[in-house]
Amino acid sequence: MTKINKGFPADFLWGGATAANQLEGAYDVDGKGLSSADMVAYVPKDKRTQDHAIEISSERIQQILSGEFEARFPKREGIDFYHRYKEDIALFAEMGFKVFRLSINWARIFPNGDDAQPNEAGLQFYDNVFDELHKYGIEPLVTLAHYETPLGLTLKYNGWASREVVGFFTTYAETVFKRYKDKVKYWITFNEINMMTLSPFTGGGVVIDKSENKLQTMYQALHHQFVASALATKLVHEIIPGSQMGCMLARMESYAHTCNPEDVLKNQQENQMNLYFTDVHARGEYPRYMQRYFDENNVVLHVEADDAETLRNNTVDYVAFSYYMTLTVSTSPEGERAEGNLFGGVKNPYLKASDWGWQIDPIGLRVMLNTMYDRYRKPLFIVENGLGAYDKVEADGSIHDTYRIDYHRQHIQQMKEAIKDGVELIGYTSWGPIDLVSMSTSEMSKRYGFIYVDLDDEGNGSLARSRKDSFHWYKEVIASNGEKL
Ligand code: BGP
Repeated sequence: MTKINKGFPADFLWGGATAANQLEGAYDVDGKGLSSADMVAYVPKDKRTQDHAIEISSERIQQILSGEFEARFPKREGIDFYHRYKEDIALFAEMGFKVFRLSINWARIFPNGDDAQPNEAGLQFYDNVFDELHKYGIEPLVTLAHYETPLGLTLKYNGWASREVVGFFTTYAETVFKRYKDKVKYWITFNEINMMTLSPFTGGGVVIDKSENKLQTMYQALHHQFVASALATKLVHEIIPGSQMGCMLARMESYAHTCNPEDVLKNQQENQMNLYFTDVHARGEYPRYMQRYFDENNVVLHVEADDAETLRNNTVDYVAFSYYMTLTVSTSPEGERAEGNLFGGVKNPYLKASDWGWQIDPIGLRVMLNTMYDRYRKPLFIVENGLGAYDKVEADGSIHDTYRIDYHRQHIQQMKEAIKDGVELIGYTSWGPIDLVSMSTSEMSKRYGFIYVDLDDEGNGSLARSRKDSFHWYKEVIASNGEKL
């Protein structure tokens, strides 16, 4: 019998997770090119329409580039980590982080995506960041692509819709693997690779014309990402001995609204459509259920002769995901919609929702960890989880974010239960340990941090950092290896 852990393993990787485009700022400094995230404008909630969503048209891109479309672009400014990384990393170290997840902004290294040579200043910046982390014994966990496709690749090739981008990506991956081989052991290829199906521009710098078969373009682009991910996995194993490559999914555990077999079937299909991405990465082949979906939706993938072998021979070492909510599906049109929940579904009457309508479900995390581990038998890594909430700064500067503490406590408790169930869980990086720009809304007021950043939705503020109550709480959690919750 295998020995099952009773609590968190001694080498459990506690920490926090970020993305370059939501954090760094300095979007045009030291030779950086524009990336897809730099094109996302901030629009106040009451003025937000589909037109202002994260998905944008070629026409809008041209308007932005010519200055005809005037707006603020908060992801260009971030929270100025580019210049304040030492202060921020010192705060992470104070909390006792074992690991810090960040992304390399591809457009800092290859400003246009297809440049012949990398940008030395960009490479140097990440050298400095990794050195600073190691100074405190913090292991970097690096995402190669977190919604930062160089805009040049969109303009010239329509991003990941083009097979050529596979080559540009592997050149980028090889460059950073060689450069950081002594500094970075844990890697992730694509953040939330399933983002392509929600927003192809965000997920892959792909702009889809209304006249196109959207699904065809999306799934073809995804095929290119799967192949690129497998090639990067092969490269990292060759270049960095002992390295670990993970895939990354926005996991949406889905429930059937009722025990009506129609609902149960729909739920199974919903889960399959979400697990398809990790199935390819972890099992090394397309799941059979996708063929039927492709046939019924006129999707014909253009696949090269050795793609199947590339996928089969280069599966990931661990499976990483974000977890914020679960989904409830129903075949009945009467169900009340779960407004705000990413990926839709109906309201689950047993769950509360965040201020942004994301349905909070700690027990769902345990269910999900068990399902995923049963399916893949590979180590799991929760690389995003957290509560986006409005924070109130008291007159003395303190922030009593008990709601955030409760959220993390409940999720960590369920992680512990899953470990007792036998799940091999290697780490937990909470999303946005320091407040940063929101991915979906470009707001600053949707805060996840243990560290507060003085910056508002309109871009006003001193950018000063301060510790919230959750900062002290998380520090204790790490110090006690998850015993003191
Ligand atoms: C994930 C992304 C992150 C992130 C987080 C929270 O989808 O990987 O980049 O920001 O969700 O989302 P939001 O910022 O929209 O609240």
